[in-house]
Amino acid sequence: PFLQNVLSNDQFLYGTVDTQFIDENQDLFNLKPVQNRAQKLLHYLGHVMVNGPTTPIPVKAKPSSIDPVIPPVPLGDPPIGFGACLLLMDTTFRDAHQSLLATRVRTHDLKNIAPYVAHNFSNLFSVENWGGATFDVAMRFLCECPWRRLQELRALLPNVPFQMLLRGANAVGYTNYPDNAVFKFCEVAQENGMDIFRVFDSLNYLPNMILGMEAAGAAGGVVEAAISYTGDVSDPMRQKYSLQYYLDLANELVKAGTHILAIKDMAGLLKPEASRLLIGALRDRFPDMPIHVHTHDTAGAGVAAMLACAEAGADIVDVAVDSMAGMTSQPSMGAIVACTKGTKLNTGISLEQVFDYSEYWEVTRGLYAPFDCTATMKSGNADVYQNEIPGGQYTNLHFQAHSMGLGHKFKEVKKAYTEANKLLGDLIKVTPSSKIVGDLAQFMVQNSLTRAEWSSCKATSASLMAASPEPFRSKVLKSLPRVEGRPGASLPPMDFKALEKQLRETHGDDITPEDVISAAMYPKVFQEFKEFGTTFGPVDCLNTRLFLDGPKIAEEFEVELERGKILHIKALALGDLNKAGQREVFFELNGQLRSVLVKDTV
Ligand code: 3PY
Ligand code: ZN
Repeated sequence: PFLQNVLSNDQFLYGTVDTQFIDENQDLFNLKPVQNRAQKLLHYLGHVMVNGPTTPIPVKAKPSSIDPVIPPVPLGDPPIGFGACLLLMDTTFRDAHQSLLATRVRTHDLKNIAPYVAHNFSNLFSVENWGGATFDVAMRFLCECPWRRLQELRALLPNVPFQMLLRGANAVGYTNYPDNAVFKFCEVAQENGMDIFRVFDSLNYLPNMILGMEAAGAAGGVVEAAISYTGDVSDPMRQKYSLQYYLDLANELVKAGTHILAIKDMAGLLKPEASRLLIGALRDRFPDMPIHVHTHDTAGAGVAAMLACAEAGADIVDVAVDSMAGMTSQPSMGAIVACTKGTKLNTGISLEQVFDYSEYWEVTRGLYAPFDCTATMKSGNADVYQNEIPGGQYTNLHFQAHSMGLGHKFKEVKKAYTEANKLLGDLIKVTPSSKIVGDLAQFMVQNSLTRAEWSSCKATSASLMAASPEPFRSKVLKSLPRVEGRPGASLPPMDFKALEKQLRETHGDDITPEDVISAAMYPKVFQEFKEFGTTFGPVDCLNTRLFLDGPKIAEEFEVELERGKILHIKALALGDLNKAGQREVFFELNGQLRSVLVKDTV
């Protein structure tokens, strides 16, 4: 064990050993061998080589073998501030990959391009890089810490505001939290570099929105209250979500003190004519309020709609870089930049730089081929105006239908979604209400039920029912427990001190205040994430191809554990299966032979 401790000591591995080595490393005498980061990573790589990826892969495709070229950046500080007429928020770091690549983009690939964004896109209003589904997916599937992503990006991209998506009283979760948890979450997010909090509620339920706005505001963040848009304000037959509905809601949010008013068109339903009506009316009513519009390009009308919004008085619109835009993602940055160039809506962004930025993402996207919706989805579809499925969910449902061998029935799933929505009273559909409509739609397809037949079924989600229309709500809930008012208000406050103590007992003393929030939001996911790290080390240091696919035999590569600490690794061989069902995987690590034993589970 002593020799093993020496061989796996970081200082020994980097060759920085001097006469003080033994004195300074008394833990070498700890004869219970300590597994170090390098050894853990070899364990991870060996595991992937033997058993395949640790993250579920929906599509039978390999990461592309072409490495992205990172465009060069000049030395010195990036420029400060924006000075354009139409401001853009770039969603490439969050919603675009949530919609196209199942939220799988890793911090590694975001960090590579962040300095380029800092130097060339200082005219952006903001970069949306956090929140929504990225928080849990980071831990759940990418085995990396979402907070570290924020910290690292902040350091590399200091000059453009960061924006996140906060699900109102659900923070970045899918459930209700006690109010103090939402406040604490925002406080720590702001301390870690978050600037602008887009706050929404899946049913536009004002008390939940106001709670999120208060939490973001109390943390010192910029509050952007977002009204989730559904229906069609340009269609006189769609009365439930009329122009007046949106104006009234906007009025409440302005009264509640929002700094920015956003329209969150999560399904891409805002047609150009509706954009003119809605944004025109909001602009008239609130002449001094910054207005920000978000959409998805599912039907293909996103650019037209965002241009109409800008002409009607919106200050900021959302785009994704071209190679990460279109279909269920946001409209194309390049298209908006080109279409407004030389007009009064100039974005102040150079098209040439958009091309380089897009090139980086085009090649990087290839690394995520196993998650790319284009494996099965070949185009957007204007049927979204009927089914109103949010962008990310549209992609997910498509995947799910294909993976269950129901690809040819996707049209049916979408039709059932329309039916399920009607059955539930024509809801606003966005996380998490959209999930309930989607689950019901799939249930209806799998069981070949029509809306009328399903109405007689009893089971449905009790949490959604709290906000469903009467008499449907009472009929379904019957004697089930119900919460009146905002659920977080009646939950007992979260005891963060006790949680921290418990986490330290379980995981040791390197628990950070950020870890405590992760555990508060996602107790089980956090637990598994920590356990994974204990076994496999800092896998976020691996490039994406290695992370997903492991190295090829004889492949040599470097892994930077931290600045200046570089491991030189060569994959040497895979051993035969032994009696215990294991294989020995051989590596060269900084010139020394190493091996790990991996259970073959394939
Ligand atoms: C999320 O909640 O993650 C969304 O992107 C909603 O549109
Ligand atoms: Zn969105």
